[in-house]
Amino acid sequence: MTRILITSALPYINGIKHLGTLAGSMLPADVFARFKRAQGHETLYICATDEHGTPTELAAAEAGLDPATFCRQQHDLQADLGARFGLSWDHFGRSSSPQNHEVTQTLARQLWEGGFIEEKVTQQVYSNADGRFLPDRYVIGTCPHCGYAAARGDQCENCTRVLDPADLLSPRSAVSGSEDIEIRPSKHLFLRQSLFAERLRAWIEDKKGSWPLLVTSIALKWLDEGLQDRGITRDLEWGVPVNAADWGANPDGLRPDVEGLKGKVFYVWFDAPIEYIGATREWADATGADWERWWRGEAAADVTYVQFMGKDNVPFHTVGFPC
Ligand code: B3M
Ligand code: ZN
Repeated sequence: MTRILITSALPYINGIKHLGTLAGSMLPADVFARFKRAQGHETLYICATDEHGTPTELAAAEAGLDPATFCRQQHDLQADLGARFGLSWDHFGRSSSPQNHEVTQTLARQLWEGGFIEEKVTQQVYSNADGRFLPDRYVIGTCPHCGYAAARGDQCENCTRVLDPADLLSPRSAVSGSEDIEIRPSKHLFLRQSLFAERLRAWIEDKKGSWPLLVTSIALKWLDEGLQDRGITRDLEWGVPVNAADWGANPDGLRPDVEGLKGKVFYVWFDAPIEYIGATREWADATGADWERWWRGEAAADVTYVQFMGKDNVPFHTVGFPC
């Protein structure tokens, strides 16, 4: 009988979740997990807190705590809420766990050594008023595609296009509102998603009929627009460190610029889906179970994997994570 692996999108650590999060992905996943268990399927339902990224650093600072302490407190709070709502997670993990650090770093090293990661010097937005780089949604400005005036640095909410903070016109800091910002060069790693375009298209086409129609159309729309390589590192302190010193040469014989990558962490959307695997390892470490049996190789051949998420999360799950 098929085994069923279920994940629901990982709630961000900052802020207590409202009912929308519960109703949007956790509750449907929970109902499905209970149904599959009742049918007699061996079922594993995994969720976790999504703990990295700029919003976490800023929320921790606002609470007067260091990110690690802030995340521990918020995680316990969310775990308790989930338990009191009767969610039947087999494990509610943390994307900041040592297990996720390990899986994220291993996958990144393998991507580098396989030639799927590229180094680039990028222009990053630095806020003089805030004394820090302002990644992603902490830069607000005008969308270069549709002209929407309050587009965020990671995505335009109006036309849904994914953006880089440096693309925005008339940028300003979302932290302080200051326009005293400048562009500074910074070395970053890019996932060469474009190399996967054909394989992804074939895979997604094959899912027509088993994935909801909306999901295949969102994914194919991305491919039709031309799959862009994506920056997967950030100038932040809180996150999974890059550790490029451990990496071997890429297929061109190049070694990573260890110095230039010092102090960088992986982008939250790089390590968050990987935490589905990381959290399975947390669960396996705690229970003595075998995590690979759910994820990898022949041992996982009888697993059907079902993901639950909100519509905004679809591109990251149909394109980024599969790459
Ligand atoms: N935390 C976004 C969200 O809560 C993000 C999901 C991660 S799933 C790997 O909408
Ligand atoms: Zn736009």
